[in-house]
This record gives sequence, C-alpha cells and structure tokens, in this order.
Amino acid sequence: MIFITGDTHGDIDYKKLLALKEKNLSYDDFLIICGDAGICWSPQLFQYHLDLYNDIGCTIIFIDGNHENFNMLNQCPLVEYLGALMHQIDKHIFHVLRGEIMTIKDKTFLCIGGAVSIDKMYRTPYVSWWPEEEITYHDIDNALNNLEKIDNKVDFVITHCCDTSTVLRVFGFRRDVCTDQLMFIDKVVDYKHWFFGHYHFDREINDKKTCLYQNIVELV
Ligand SMILES: [Mn+2]
Repeated sequence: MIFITGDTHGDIDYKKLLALKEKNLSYDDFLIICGDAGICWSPQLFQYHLDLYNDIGCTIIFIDGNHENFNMLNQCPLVEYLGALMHQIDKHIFHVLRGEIMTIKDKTFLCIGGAVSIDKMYRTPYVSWWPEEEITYHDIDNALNNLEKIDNKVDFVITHCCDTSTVLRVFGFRRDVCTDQLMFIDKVVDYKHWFFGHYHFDREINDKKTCLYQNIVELV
C-alpha cells in the first residue's frame, strides 16, 4: 500500500498517523509526507522522533518543507533508493531530494520539496529558519532533466507548496519565488494527480490537485 499525507511537524500533527499503525503495515508499505515532517528539526528531539515514526511500521519517505533543519538533513548519507536520490535518515526513513523521480509499485512520483516561510522575519537563521527552504533553478533543472528521460510524464507530483496559479486561485495572494518555480512544472509535466501540503488544510483544488493536511490518502 502507498499512503500520502500532509505536514506532520514531528509530534505536533503525528496523531493522524495512529490510524496507519492499526493497519499492521510492513516495510513494503509506504507513507509519503508532503513536507514539514519535522523528523529532522531539533538534534535533541531526533531520537524521540525516529522512535515515533518507526513505530508506524512502514517505510516513510518525506520531501522537505520550509520547517526543516537542513543541517541535519544534509548530514545524512546520500543513497539511491526507488530510482531517486535520497538522504537516508534511518533504516526505513528517507528524505527525497528536489527534482528526483521515485518509482513505488510501478507508480512514478516527481518530488520537489521546499517553500517560503511567511514568518521567516521572526525566525533565527540556521536555528529555526534555513535559506535552503527556497526552491532554486537548480532544483527545477534537476526535475526537468529527470523528466526528459520519461517523456515528461509521471503518475504523481509531490510538493510542499503549490504553483502560483493555484495559490492565487485559493488565497488570492501568497505568491512567492517557490510557487513561481512550480509554474514551470505545471506547464511541462503530464501528471495524473498533484498532492501538496504547506497550507495546513485539506482541500480538493480541482480534479488534479489536492492540498493535504490531516487527511491520509491511500493511493494503491
Ligand atoms: Mn507546515
């Protein structure tokens, strides 16, 4: 089985995952978190978070959100897993890099983490805010290069924030450098469905885009 959900923020929004614990999952089952997993946030809480997330009993793959400790993420070993470059956080917990395409049970997922923190002026650089949160041209380049090999076609797109046209339709504002970068992706990629997190609500934007927060969607 493959499940996908929105921000979990360490133990703050972890409670929704207890429903998965009851399903007796194996490591052949996958949970994808659309950013702000919060597992790599505080070195002091790292082991506590690993214990919490390992307790679910499936393989966990997250993209980065804007609330991530990029120092901790970047210290983890880089591995190739499911055809994509990932940081291996723990035996069954992975962070997939931006622009990578992973394949799980014959389904392809284009993964692009990152988003702008709207409260970054109140945060401390490299303690509670990291400049690496922003999606760069390099990230989009990596995506476009990987997409080219498969005719720009994937089953799913997984991001933290969404593209500018979506954010303007939903909020009427909150356009930023990251949502602009994702405009390229929306134009170029032939996808069946796009899931994103970040905005802390659950909403079907249209028949191809879903914002996730507390909901857990079962894909396969
Ligand atoms: Mn969040």
